[in-house]
Amino acid sequence: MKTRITELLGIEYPIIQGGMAWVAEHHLAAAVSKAGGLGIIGAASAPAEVVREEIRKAKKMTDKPIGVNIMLMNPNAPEVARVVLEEGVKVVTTGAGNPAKFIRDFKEAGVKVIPVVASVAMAKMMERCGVDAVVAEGCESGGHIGSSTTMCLVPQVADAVQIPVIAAGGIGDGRGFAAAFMLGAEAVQMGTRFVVAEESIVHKNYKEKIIKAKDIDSEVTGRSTGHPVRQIRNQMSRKYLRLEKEGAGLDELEHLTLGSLRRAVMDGDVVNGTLMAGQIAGMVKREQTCREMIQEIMQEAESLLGKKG
Ligand code: TUI
Repeated sequence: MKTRITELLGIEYPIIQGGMAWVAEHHLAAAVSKAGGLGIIGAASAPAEVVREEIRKAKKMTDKPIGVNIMLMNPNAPEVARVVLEEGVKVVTTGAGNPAKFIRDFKEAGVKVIPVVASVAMAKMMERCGVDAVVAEGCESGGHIGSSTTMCLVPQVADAVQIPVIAAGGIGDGRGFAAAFMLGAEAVQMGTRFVVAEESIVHKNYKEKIIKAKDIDSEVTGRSTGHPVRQIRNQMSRKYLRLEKEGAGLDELEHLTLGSLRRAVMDGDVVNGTLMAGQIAGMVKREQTCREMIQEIMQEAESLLGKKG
């Protein structure tokens, strides 16, 4: 299936893997790219030199394009941006902030820039800054979220900008893919489904929590602090919400969650770890290879969209 995004990125299928903190490392990114999508290394809060190593390891695993996500709340984002330029990465997505100050350097170096946005205003501003596309991410997503749903955000962003739009948030199968295209998207970004990929290094306990999750098993912490984060409900999320309700300060809440995503991803601590996942977790039922996931989604979507049988 050809869209402006497959052409822009030189990929076979318009499926992009989210740049998830701790999860989106070189094995997963390489597997998604090898399967014809766009794999992304999530820089998150990692030191820039760790990101450099991840890029090099991914490049050893595949010649296909691989992107890097720069998380803009990370104070080291400028160093990560420099590493991305030095390593010759061709695609950058950004999240959790405004990437305006980085765009000129990336564009001068021929890097495709695709910010994640959560509003029409941000999408328009990014288009004026000269970005190549935007990811419109609804609040069904896991992790740090905005306030609009995918169903409402994607068509409004698609109407507001000329550049191609990639839909994210609550998309996990061919039906979601087809629906996103009906809303005006030219690609989708998926996170939660890829967390349980065979190639994903995420601890089996975390994968099991996603596979067993039901439709209403996620909740959003941090609405009061301005850092809303969707995750699967557990002891950690309950404690966070209780403290939030009691009026705890930002310092106390940040202390509670310090290292909690790493504990979930690497140690499999599903009690005191933060299990970031989207609402689509209720539909993610098994571990598969990235290739199997992408093939299944494309077959279902093409049939629904009437491209094939
Ligand atoms: O960035 C994400 N999702 C994330 S980042 C992350 S790392 C983290 N770890 C622990 C606690 C908190 C975060 C986990 N998940 N998604 C992309 C995204 N970007 N969603 C929403 C936005 C966004 C929001 C506001 C983008 C731009 C924006 O603009 C505000 C501004 O600065 O004008």
